[in-house]
Amino acid sequence: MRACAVRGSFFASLGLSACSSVQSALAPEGDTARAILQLFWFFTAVCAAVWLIVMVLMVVAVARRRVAVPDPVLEPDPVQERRIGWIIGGGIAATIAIFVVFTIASFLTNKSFAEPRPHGLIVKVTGHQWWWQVDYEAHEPDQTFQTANEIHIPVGQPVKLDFESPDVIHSFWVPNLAGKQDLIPGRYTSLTIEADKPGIYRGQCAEYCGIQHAHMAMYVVAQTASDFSQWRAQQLKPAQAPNNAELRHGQQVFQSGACAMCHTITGTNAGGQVGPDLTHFGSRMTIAAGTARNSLGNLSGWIADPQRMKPYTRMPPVALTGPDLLAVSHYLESLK
Ligand code: HEC
Ligand SMILES: [Cu+2]
Repeated sequence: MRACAVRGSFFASLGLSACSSVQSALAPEGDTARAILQLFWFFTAVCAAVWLIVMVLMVVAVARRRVAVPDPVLEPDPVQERRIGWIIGGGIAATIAIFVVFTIASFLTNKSFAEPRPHGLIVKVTGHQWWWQVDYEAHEPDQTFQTANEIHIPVGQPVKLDFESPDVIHSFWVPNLAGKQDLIPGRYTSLTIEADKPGIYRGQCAEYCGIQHAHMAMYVVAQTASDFSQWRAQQLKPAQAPNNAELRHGQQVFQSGACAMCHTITGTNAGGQVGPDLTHFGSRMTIAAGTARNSLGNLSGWIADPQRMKPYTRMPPVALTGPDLLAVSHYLESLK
């Protein structure tokens, strides 16, 4: 990814660590994020100018202080009174004018991306405490599939995200691509995102939703049209069948244990709906909504004791023997 956005370096020089373009609204990679950044710089510039003018006037006022001032109540100076009136009136008028301009500017920016845009793909995103369910929907049932915490999109195409939340309010925020959108129980909300170029854009739940709110990240993976359709074709397939004794044992452990009551692996008899779909778990980058990188070691650690890696997560520890734990971990990693 891009190392340091030009504007980011300005903040870095101030000692603020906005230098990185990862999960940064200062490094827009899509139209919506760009419009928001423009608005941000406009607001910042106007406010900075106001601040500067006030500071200059204050310094001038202090420097031009007169020692022998006539008492303004006992000896009012009509010329002075009128000047003060103009200055205060002008200040109030300027404040109101700036407010009006700001309101119009933010209204127009909001309107520019709130308008429905033609989109090819619709992805349903459901916020759970504390992970993201991602459903690729289609008219034909055999063209739908489910994944978690990772949304793949083709570049240069508006993609509509339809949001739902069965538990509490969450907020979907991938700052490089767009602004925030709340997911509200009982209400349908949506957001259209678009990425200019291939890349991995990190996002985060932006509305406090419980104790593991900070471990509720997601990644938008923008791909070229051909990479995307390849990924999609792979996700549409049922899970890879185990092809050696250990993987078969791992699948056995998964299906006969508690795992299958909460997780789905299509093509097997695991059909639980409580946790993330694991049909292609091995192809995902992270475990438990960005809490850890997806590696064999982290995965075994997660399955052995999810409450240690992510306290209060809705996945309970399941007692497994060492060989069973290793086998089920190998099996899940094989599900590319
Ligand atoms: C009571 C339901 C439940 C049971 C039983 C359960 N899980 Fe989970 N699992 C969950 C939930 C909920 C999550 C999401 C946790 C989070 O991210 O906070 C999860 C997450 C996971 C993940 C990470 C998925 C991802 O994409 O991030 C893996 C892998 C996993 N479980 C494997 C297992 C295995 C293996 C077993 C059996 C040993 C098991 N689970 C048993 C509910 C369950
Ligand atoms: Cu949250």
